Amino acid sequence: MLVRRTDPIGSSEITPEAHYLNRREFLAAAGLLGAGLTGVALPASASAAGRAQEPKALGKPYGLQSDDKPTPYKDVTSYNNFYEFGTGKDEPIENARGFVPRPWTVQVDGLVAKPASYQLEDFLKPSAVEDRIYRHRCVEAWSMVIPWRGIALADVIKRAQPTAAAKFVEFTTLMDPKRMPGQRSNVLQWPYVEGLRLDEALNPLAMLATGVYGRDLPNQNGAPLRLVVPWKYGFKGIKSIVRIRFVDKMPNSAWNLAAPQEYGFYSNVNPDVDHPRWSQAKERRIGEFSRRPTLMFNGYAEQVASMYAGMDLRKNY
Ligand SMILES: Nc1nc2c(c(=O)[nH]1)N[C@H]1C(S)=C(S)[C@@H](COP(=O)(O)O)O[C@H]1N2
Ligand SMILES: [Mo]
Repeated sequence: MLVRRTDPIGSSEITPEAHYLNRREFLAAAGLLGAGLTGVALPASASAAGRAQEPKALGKPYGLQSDDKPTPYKDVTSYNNFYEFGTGKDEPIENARGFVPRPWTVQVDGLVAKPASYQLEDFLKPSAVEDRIYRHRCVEAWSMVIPWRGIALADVIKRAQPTAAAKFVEFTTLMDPKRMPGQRSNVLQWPYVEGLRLDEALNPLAMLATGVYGRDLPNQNGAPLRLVVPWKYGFKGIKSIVRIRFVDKMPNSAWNLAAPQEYGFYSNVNPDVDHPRWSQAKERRIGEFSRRPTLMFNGYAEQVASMYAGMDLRKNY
C-alpha cells in the first residue's frame, strides 16, 4: 500500500514552526538593522502609524479561558495551511497574493427544497453578520485565538431547506489550478472537500467566515468564504468554498482521503486520543513558548458534547 507522507501537518511537524520562529526573529533583526543603516530614528508618527495597523480584536468571546487573548493579526494571517497555495505555512501569504476572490459563486444543492447558485453578495445578504472570537486548534498541536467575522451556517441551512433524507453537509473548495498553483501537484486529491453531520452543521457555533479582525478574509485565510468549526481540528475549516451540498451518506474529507488511519471524519479536538505520530494532550499557542493543556472539544464541550453522547470517540476520531 502506498503510504503518503503528506499531512496538514507533516512528518516535519516540528521544522516549519522552527522555521517560522527563525523567520520572525530574522525580520525583527532586519527591521533593527534597517534603522541602524539609515542612522535615522523612525519619526514618532511613523511608529504610531505602525501600531495603528494592528486591527482591533472585534467580537463576542466564545469559550475563551481567562488566559486566552487574541493572536496578533500578523500571526493569524501569515501562519496558514492552505495547500492550494503551497505546503509550507509561510507560503500561502506569498502564493495567494494575486488571487482575486471575485466574482464568486456559491452553489447550494443536493437534498434540499431550495437548490440555488448564488453570487456571493446575494448568498450573504439575508444573514446577520457577526464578530465572534474563537479558539482555534490545529491537529498539529498548535493553536490561536481568532476574531472571526461571518454568518451562522445554520442560517444558510435553514434557507436551503434540507429534505428529511439529508444527513450530512459536504463542502467543496474552488478547483482552478490556474489560480491555485498547489492544485498542479498531487499532494492532495483536489478539490479539497470536507463534511459535517447535519446536526453539527446546525450547531450555533458553526460559522461561515468572511473576515478576520473585522476585515475581509485575506486570501491565505480562505477568501472569500470559509468554514469555522471551533471544536474541531483546523483542517475541518475548509477554505474558499464554492459548493455546499446536502447528502445522505458521510462525505469524503480531504485529509481522510489522504491518510484515513490518521485523520477521521469527526476530527473533534480530544486530548485523550493521540494522533498516531504525536500526542494531542498539549498545544503550543502561537506566540507563546510553553505548551498548554488541550481542552476536550477545544473548550466547547458545554455546547457540543451532547452531539456525541454514546459515541466511542476513539473509534470516531
Ligand atoms: N481548501 C483548503 N482548506 C483548508 C486547508 C487546505 O489546505 N485547503 N488547510 C486546513 C488546515 S490543515 C488548517 S489548520 C486550517 C488553517 O486555517 P487558518 O489559515 O485559518 O489558520 O485551514 C484548513 N482548511
Ligand atoms: Mo491543520
